[in-house]
Amino acid sequence: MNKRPDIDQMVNRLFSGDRRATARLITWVEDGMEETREAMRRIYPRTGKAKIIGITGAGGAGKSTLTDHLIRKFREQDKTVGVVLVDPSSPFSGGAFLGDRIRLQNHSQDDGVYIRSMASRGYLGGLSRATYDVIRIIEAMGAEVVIVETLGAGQDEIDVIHIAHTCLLVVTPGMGDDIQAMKAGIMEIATIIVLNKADLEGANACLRHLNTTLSAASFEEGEWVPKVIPTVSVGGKPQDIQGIDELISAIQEHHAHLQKTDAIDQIKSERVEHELGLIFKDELQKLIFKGLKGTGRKKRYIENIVKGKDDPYSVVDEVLKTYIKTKE
Ligand SMILES: Nc1nc2c(ncn2[C@@H]2O[C@H](COP(=O)(O)OP(=O)(O)OP(=O)(O)O)[C@@H](O)[C@H]2O)c(=O)[nH]1
Ligand SMILES: [Mg+2]
Repeated sequence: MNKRPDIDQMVNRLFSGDRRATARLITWVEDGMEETREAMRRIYPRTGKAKIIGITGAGGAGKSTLTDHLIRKFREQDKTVGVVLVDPSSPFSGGAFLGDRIRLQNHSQDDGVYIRSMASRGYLGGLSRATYDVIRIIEAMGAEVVIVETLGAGQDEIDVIHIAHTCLLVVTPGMGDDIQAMKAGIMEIATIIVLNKADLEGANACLRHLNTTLSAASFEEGEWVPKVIPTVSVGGKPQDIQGIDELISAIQEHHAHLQKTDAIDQIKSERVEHELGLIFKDELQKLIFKGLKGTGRKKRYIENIVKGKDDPYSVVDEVLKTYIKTKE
């Protein structure tokens, strides 16, 4: 049976804002379904306008609590919001996000909010490639702002956060040594450093420390200088909550900065280059393994490497030569 009508129907339903079609399409991406490619081709022209906000930081720093506030603020501005919860450390989706789901359930009745979690489970081409597609699907469904929450621990997460236009790094008081260690990384990743749990002891010292670190860094003229925003995102009374308006203003300021300069075009070009790299890597690998299939060569190569008769670099060189005509 021709699968095409299925794709058409699914994509049209997505464009009309259908949540079930959205969920199905995301599952296609997660499962590496053959149909994904054609679906993404159609979805692509409907994307590229949403604001993508990444939010990263150590476990328990308050990312989801802050995300909850951000969703509320964007909803007050009548913006539709998508949220992607990425947990690269967890092989299971669902259970691992229970805490996040609970924190974000305030919005479960709101048609203007769509929340999806993704766990790492051996995506074809890795988590960041899948995340690009998932964000696009959510955008094509109608989201004007997409928030991507990810645990900040390793390279995969940093890759994921690189997809965003605006990156929030959430730190907490008492993280002094960690901050010291990530000093260099901080400047590269963060657009805004959110010092959450500013109600806890040590917040002032931490704030001073962050500001000193930042003022010691040099930035080129016209370049965005990361801001530090202290926040308190939980509390018994509404007035206990602090810094959320300032955070939203900083996000908007960054957005304006991106629009004013050509930074947004630069970010977009970098993202496309990164994504192309990921896709090429996968597709070439698939192509090569497919070509070797049934020839017995793959097995032979592996055996030879294991036995020490050959090495991976020479094998790759040899195989590549049969596919790509390189200029000698
Ligand atoms: N004291 C204090 N606690 C906070 C604040 N913000 C969040 N918390 C608490 O910190 C805990 C973790 O918050 P989450 O929002 O789940 O943190 P997270 O970064 O999303 O955590 P993971 O998704 O597990 O990495 C919760 O118990 C929150 O209630 C704050 O400003 N002050
Ligand atoms: Mg969370």
